[in-house]
Amino acid sequence: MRFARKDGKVSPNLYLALIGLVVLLALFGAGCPEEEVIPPPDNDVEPPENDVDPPPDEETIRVNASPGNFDPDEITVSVGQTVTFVVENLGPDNHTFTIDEFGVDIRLNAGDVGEETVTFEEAGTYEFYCAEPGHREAGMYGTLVVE
Ligand SMILES: [Cu+2]
Repeated sequence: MRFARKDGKVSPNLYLALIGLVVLLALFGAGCPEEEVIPPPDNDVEPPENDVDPPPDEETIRVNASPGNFDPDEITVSVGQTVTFVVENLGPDNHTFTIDEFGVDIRLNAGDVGEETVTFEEAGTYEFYCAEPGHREAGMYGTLVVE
């Protein structure tokens, strides 16, 4: 191996560079051979996020409407909770699922399923009911507790 300038002589600067390289190799290569970098084991890799479940403050509540009855007729939610009511009219009449204080008014023909989402910011006890004439009086109401 020859390192030559155009005049045929080896450059002194190249010699210095090679000597420096050899010294560095001696220090790092021969000095501590046991300190090779070993990749850490894979057992502290975090499991993948499970983003299938909805956040815990969101909930779907199913309600069945039938003549003279809501099922369930007592619903409890938490302050700050966002709830999607899914209401099914089991027929044969038209019904509504209405909560005046929260502007909920789901109107359902026989057999329909409707839904509405509400976030409950105020604690209290409220009534949900069917707004069809005479249905509330016939028992189509229930209690919503926000606590
Ligand atoms: Cu009704």
